[in-house]
Amino acid sequence: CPSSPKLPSTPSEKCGVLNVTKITENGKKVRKNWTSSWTVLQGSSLLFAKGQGGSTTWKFGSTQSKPEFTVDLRGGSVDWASRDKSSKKHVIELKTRQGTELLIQSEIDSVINDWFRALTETINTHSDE
Ligand code: I3S
Repeated sequence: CPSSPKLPSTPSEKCGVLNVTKITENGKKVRKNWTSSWTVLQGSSLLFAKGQGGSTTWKFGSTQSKPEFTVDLRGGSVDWASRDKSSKKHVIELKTRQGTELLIQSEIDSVINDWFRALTETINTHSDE
């Protein structure tokens, strides 16, 4: 993560600010509610903490809030969201085995592409568990 720039980042350790909304929870459709979240990929879990909508929350270290929401990526799937899921650009659709669907978005091309790669690798790495 950003606090240790000297360490090579591994596929299972990634963080950043993303726009996130749930669209389905336990198989039931829920209303979209896009929020800017500090997002951490840790092992096979993806953690979200509601941020104050920018980079200032994490830059200064220890004041990170507790994860507000965690998803287990094992047995899940990740794909680019189709046009009918969102009018936004660069949207990833993440489905968990538990029947939760999330949309994850960033305005920044390279950022969302890195997340797509990291999430795909994580799901593939942990697919046998
Ligand atoms: O899939 P939808 O219903 O077009 O999603 C939009 C709505 O959630 C909207 O909020 P309201 O519930 O107040 O209508 C959001 O502001 C939009 O961002 C959602 O669409 P996008 O295409 O941005 O995901």
